[in-house]
Formats: sequence, structure tokens, C-alpha cells
Amino acid sequence: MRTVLITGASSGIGEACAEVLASELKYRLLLCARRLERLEELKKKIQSAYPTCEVFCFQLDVRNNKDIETTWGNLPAEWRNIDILINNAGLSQGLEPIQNGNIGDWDRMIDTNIKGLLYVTKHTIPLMEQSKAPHIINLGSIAGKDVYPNGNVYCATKHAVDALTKAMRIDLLEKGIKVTSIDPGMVETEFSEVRFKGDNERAKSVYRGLTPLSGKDIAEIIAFVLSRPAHVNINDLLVMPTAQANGTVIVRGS
Ligand code: NDP
Ligand code: 8X3
Repeated sequence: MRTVLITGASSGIGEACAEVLASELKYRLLLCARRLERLEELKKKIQSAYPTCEVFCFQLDVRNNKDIETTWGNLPAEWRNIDILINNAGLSQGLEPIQNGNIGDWDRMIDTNIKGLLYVTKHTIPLMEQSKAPHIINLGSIAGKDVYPNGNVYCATKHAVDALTKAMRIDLLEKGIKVTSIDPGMVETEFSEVRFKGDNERAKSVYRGLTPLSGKDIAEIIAFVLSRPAHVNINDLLVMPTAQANGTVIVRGS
């Protein structure tokens, strides 16, 4: 059994990762997010489908380094050896030209997507020391490879994730920790509802006229990446809906 820690497991890609990995019956799941009740529901769902799957849920805001330190220090003994970290928690806020940008939105994206990922990684690496196959997977994005109109700060945070993934791969090489970046294009999750702050019509319009990726599509790819033999690492994987060529070129039906 390999123990996997998934941040942002209460929704979307993180939730799908928990379900897909549970279905493989070779992972124990440590799940965190701010919405604990959602995690508890997910745990129930997983354990009713896969009764032997061990799941431990806890509330966490990845922006709070002190809380991470305390929570990691208080993890039950049987959850203190981690094999896999999926740095998935992240968000976008707003889609405005930079001159109209909201500084609170910028802070939330930078604090979550960059600083939160760094804090979680820093505190998790020591818990990977005993692992025979340690692996860190960072959720990047097409927004970390391309910049699209009005994407400015969100794109900057995902470019930072891209740089951090490359840096981690160098620094953690001597520890034998594999580091992978998964970079999706459009995935239909709560992402756009969060970006547009509950404007569901605007959120839905993002995916209108095309078939976007699903959280499960990404989770299955992550399960494949994790299943490679010890000597194989997938460094970086860019995955798009067929209707999306890059950050800006998308074809929509009627
Ligand atoms: P969702 O909004 O569905 O899920 C985001 C998850 O992140 C939620 O579980 C949320 O949990 C968690 N989260 C957000 N802020 C925090 C925080 N401060 N502390 C802890 N957890 C937090 O979106 P996705 O599943 O789509 O997004 C997952 C990742 O994938 C993100 O990093 C996103 O940037 C990336 N991505 C998404 C794409 C897409 O098109 N959807 C494409 C490319 C990359 P809670 O609110 O309970 O804390
Ligand atoms: C989220 C996908 O296309 O909005 O990273 O950048 S996109």
C-alpha cells in the first residue's frame, strides 16, 4: 500500500484522484481541503465502494503555514509516512485586464497556488524519507505554458508552478523523489464557478459548445503516471480537450 496525500480533495480533480486511486486498491488516502464536510462525504462514498480503503481526512487551508506545521506535527503515527504528494489545491479569481485587476484576487491566487504549494511541499518532504517510491505531482496548467488574454496573474502563478516543478526535480533528485507536472487545458470542475465567484451562467459558458476534460480524465492520467516502474518518470504532461489547441485557440460547435 502506498500512502498518498491529496490537497484540494473536496472537489474537481482532487476528488476524482481520490476516487480513481481508491478504486485501484493499492493506495491509502490522506485527504485535505478547507471544506471538511465535503471530505467526510467523499470518505463515506469511497469506503462504501471500497470498504478496505483507508482514508484520513483533515481540514486545511494551504495558505496557512503555521497550521500546516501544527497539523503535520499532529498526524497520527500510522499516517506519518507519505509516498505520494499530489499538490492539487489551487484556484483562479477573476478574468480581467491587469489594469483592472483586484489586488485581493491576486493575493489569493499567489498565496494558494504558489505559497501554499511550497508550504505543503516543504513540510511533506521529511515525511517521505521512509518511502521506497516517493513521488510529488504538481497540478500545473496550460496557463503555465501559455498566457491568454486577462489570465495575467493566474497564468503567472502556474508559470511559477512550472518553474518550481523543474527546480524540485533538480533539488530532490538525490533523495530519489520523482517530480511530475500535470498540465491540463479546460477541465470542467468548480474551477470556473470559483473564478467567476458564483456566476454559474458565466462559468457554464466557458465549456459551451465543446467537450471539456473531466476530473476523472486527469485522475486516470495521474494513476498511470504513478504506475510507471521505478526507473521511469514522466516529467511533464500537457493534456488538452480535443477541441482546444493551446491557451487561446478553441473550436466550439453551435
Ligand atoms: P476545483 O475548484 O473543483 O477544486 C479546487 C480544490 O482546491 C478544491 O478542493 C478546494 O477545496 C481546494 N482549495 C482551494 N483553495 C484552497 C486552500 N486555500 N486551501 C486548501 N484547499 C484549497 O478546481 P479544479 O479541480 O479544477 O482545480 C484543481 C487544480 O487543477 C488547481 O490547482 C487548478 O489550478 C488546476 N487546473 C485546473 C484546470 C481546470 O480547467 N479546471 C486546468 C488546469 C489546471 P476547498 O474549497 O474545500 O478548500
Ligand atoms: C485552468 C485552465 O485554460 O483556464 O488552469 O487556464 S485555463
